[in-house]
Amino acid sequence: MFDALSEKLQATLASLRSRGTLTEQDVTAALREIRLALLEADVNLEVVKQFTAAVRERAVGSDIIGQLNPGQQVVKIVHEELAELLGGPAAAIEFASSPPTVILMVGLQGSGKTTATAKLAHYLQAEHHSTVAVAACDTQRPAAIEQLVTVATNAGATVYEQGTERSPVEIAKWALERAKQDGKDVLIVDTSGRLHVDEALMAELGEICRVTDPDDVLLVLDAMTGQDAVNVAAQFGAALPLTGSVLTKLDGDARGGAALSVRSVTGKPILFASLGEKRDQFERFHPERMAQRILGMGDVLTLIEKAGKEVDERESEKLEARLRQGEFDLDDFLSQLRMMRRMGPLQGLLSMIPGLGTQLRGMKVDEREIDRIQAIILSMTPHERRHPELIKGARRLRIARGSGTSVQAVNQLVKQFAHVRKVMRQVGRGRMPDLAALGRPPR
Ligand SMILES: Nc1nc2c(ncn2[C@@H]2O[C@H](COP(=O)(O)OP(=O)(O)O)[C@@H](O)[C@H]2O)c(=O)[nH]1
Ligand SMILES: [Mg+2]
Repeated sequence: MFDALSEKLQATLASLRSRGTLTEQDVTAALREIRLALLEADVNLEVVKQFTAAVRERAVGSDIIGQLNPGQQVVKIVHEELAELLGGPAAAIEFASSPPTVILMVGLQGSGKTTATAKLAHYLQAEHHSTVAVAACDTQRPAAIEQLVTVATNAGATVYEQGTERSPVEIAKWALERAKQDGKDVLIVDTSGRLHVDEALMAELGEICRVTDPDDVLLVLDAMTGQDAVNVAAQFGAALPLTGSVLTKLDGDARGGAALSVRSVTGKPILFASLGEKRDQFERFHPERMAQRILGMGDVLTLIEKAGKEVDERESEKLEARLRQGEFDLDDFLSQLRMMRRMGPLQGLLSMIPGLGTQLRGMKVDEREIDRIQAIILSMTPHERRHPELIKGARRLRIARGSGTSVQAVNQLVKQFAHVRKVMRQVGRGRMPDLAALGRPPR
């Protein structure tokens, strides 16, 4: 997702950067491209207007024109505004001062409420060590209750259900009492949806709100629905006291418009992103990082967070420190590759590495290629892995023979690695990587 948008924005920004100085016309032309790219990505027209106006205001007329590196400054502005559009600082669940914290999940049918309910239960248990119960308030179909029982039980949550005999409002009230009695930290209420927003649904949800007084009301939105998601968000927002949203199906080939519009339309933050049907394909939404990913800056932080779950905490802290100090070497690279393997969807993970995202776009990641990279690294001495710059001439030939590859392949790996390391150092020091340099071989 975001691929097309990302590609266009990156191309536009790269062309800005290649100029020595910037005129107002340059900025205007770039803004036109950015506007088109956003509209093609299904971002709401009003949101696009606000966004480009904000960028223009900061870029034109301010003192950046004619200064050193003006292109880079525009890139910085676009990045900051994009992060702002996506929600600024990452938001979190509001916990009640006296438990249970009640989280109400609302949204259209098929948006992913039940799936997200179980994932959120899993997340809160794992990350906050909360005891979680879920309430089965989708009484529209018996199958909906069975589905919740299955996924939530698998996720380790307690399910409070009373079949389809009683009304959702009664069940919600009863579940809240039980959660109190059972001393649960969190009660997540799964509700029913409809194909379209309708009054009966809103009345029912409003009533559930009244009897449970939720701490969080999360709108679950299917990112694949494009422009329509904006209308849905506006309608739910008008009828219910939303506190945030959960974007689902971000793994699909959605153009991303919903993600970019929803915060602006509801005025509430996106709390979580769901990237697949599996339980762990669910993460906190980080606007800053998402903006970086869209602009091709990769997402070292998310990668590290993910890696941290696979290896132990200390291991990941060590890795993070090494990244920050720019000490990342080929041994680290190798263990990263191995971790990624274990963590599944290779393409998704690789696209988080700065500079690799665009290079990989449209390419199918070949597991055999990873095997080749591993073979090459394994054929190096430990000293060479720590100092890849030593790999020249005879060493290169030896490694190529040892790994059954070619001198060119070794060469390419060393170059790519040097490039990735350079970008990682920049990110590690909290600086904006040189965007235009991404995807270009190092100087
Ligand atoms: N690919 C993908 N599918 C999802 C995601 N979240 C939910 N689904 C699927 O979408 C369908 C509807 O989800 P469900 O939770 O039942 O929606 P509900 O009607 O809102 O409760 C199910 O087949 C889910 O497996 C996601 O993030 N990615
Ligand atoms: Mg459901």
